[in-house]
Amino acid sequence: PFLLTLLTHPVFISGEYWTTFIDDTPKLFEMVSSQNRAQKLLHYLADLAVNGSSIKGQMGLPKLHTQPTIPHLHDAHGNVVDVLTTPPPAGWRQVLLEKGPVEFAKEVRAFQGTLLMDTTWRDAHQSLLATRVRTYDLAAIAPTTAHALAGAFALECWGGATFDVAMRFLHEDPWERLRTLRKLVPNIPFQMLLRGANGVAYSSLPDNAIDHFVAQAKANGVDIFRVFDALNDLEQLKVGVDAVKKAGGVVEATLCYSGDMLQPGKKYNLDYYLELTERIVQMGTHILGIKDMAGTLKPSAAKLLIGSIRAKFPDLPIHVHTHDSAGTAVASMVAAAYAGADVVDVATNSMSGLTSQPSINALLASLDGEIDTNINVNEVRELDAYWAQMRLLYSCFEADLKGPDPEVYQHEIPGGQLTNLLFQAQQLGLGEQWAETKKTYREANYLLGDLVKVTPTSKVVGDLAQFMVSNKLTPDDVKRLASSLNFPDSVMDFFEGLIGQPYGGFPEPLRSDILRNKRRKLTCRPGLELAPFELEKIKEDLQSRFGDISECDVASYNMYPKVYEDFRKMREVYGDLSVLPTKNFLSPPKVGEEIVVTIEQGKVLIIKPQAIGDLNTETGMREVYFEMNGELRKVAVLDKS
Ligand code: 3PY
Ligand code: ZN
Repeated sequence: PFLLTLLTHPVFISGEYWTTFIDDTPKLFEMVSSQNRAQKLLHYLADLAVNGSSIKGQMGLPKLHTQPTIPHLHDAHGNVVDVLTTPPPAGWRQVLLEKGPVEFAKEVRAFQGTLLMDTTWRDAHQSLLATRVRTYDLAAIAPTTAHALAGAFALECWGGATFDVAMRFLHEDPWERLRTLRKLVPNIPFQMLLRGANGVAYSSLPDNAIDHFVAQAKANGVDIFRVFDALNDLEQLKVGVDAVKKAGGVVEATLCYSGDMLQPGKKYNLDYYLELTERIVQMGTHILGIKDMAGTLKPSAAKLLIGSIRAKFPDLPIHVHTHDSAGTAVASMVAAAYAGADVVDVATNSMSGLTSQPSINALLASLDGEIDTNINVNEVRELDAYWAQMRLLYSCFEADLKGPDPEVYQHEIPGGQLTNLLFQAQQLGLGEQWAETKKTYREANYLLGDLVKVTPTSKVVGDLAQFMVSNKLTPDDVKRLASSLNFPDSVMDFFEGLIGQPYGGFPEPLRSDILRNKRRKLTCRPGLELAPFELEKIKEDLQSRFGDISECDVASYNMYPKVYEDFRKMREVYGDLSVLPTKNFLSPPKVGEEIVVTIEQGKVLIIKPQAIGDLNTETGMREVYFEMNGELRKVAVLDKS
């Protein structure tokens, strides 16, 4: 017969997934005739049915086949709290809104205990699930979170990789995410991660683009800005700090902690961090951030570092961030709390541990009431039932790390990058590849002069390591052959000075050999050389191409021009995909399945896939049949198999 059901379609059975169908098939855009939102969504589902998922790196399909359920919270009397009708308790955001950043910071410092920041909505899924958690799933749990974490210092929910990944892979607007969550969580401050002079990109932008970006972030809901520079280059850091000051946000200027400072002979030792803190305090910050991105801050080092800073700067609020890669994060955060940290970072249990933050309930159990955290231990435990389901829903993005990695003290790979590199090594299918990657990463780091490693310097080290592995080069080979090798762009950029100035300077003669006459040696911060963006002109250009353009769109474009353009093109073809349940966003639809989509308030589509037609050998197209709200609809898509 003419019809072939989805279930028996060869692509569906073979499980072959195709990538970048937008790039591969520009004609797709021209074929879209309907401007109808529902029809556009059907188009996406039809494409998914015929060609499989466009999600890069996807290893399989979600392990959760039902719609995740929202757990109930119970009050002290065992009654269910109706989170949709009961306003959440007032929290630290009310303090901030009433009293402003300076008083807010003072009250945080004066709190008798240690507050918690929950990273589940940003770093936890960036570290464990390749940053793939969608707004759909964050918004669903936001009202419950506003209750369960009402006492938290903040929710980290934005910045870092979430900005790029939202547009690039999830085809959703990071600004819409921020606004949506803000409406649902009025009581807990929102924190974002800002990469200093890079904003949320990988290299410097003109200062006016950073100012513009931060102003939009503040206006759309970010309260606290954790600002760091990957080389602890204070000139670079200051660009972000100044932008936050101008926007009226809470500044959390941050020092990046690298390696185990207690190992003898370390370049980054206690004196280094104390000196850095002094200069950050001089720069002016509401809060000091300490960012241990690789999880190498052992409990003994945490005690010494935080204790020393606390003694020297008694009024300075200290906020400590770590990753559990080595398995010591709970112990380290307990040590930090006892040494005088005002805030430490944790994640919900099912999204904690490994390369993520320590588990919230494990930390609470370890502190066992000796140190107050302002957190309702039962409610956060109940909240986690949601994330246990989410972990299954997003299982296809797991790197599948099985336990702590004690070698982190040697290779010092940041949490998010550790899972990324492991994922890549697994895709190559080589068992030895992983040990080789880690060993070479360490060698690459020393070749580069022992860098502080975090985005974007961690990418420089990772790229050099991969270059060495694939070209079978030892560190001596690299030094010897430096002037004749074609190094990755990121390595060239680093040596040119485009990422900032490393502490202790660039390694020589390697730098000169690698740059030869190809690149100059920059001595000032890169942003000083960049002409300011003409923001009005950019907006007009974007308006002429895409129609409706906001200041947020301009900011997105400034950070990621190509990614933003692709995102807008994708929207033109498929509409707003953030309304699709995640299972249906990721997996090909099945015949007879009922897909319920709320495209706007009060407008619900009930979509039932019916069948896929035979291949039209002349056009290469297939028709896919759906029933939508009781009516039959068909969509023709190109079969790329
Ligand atoms: C980022 O820059 O995305 C980070 O998470 C750094 O740790
Ligand atoms: Zn982190």
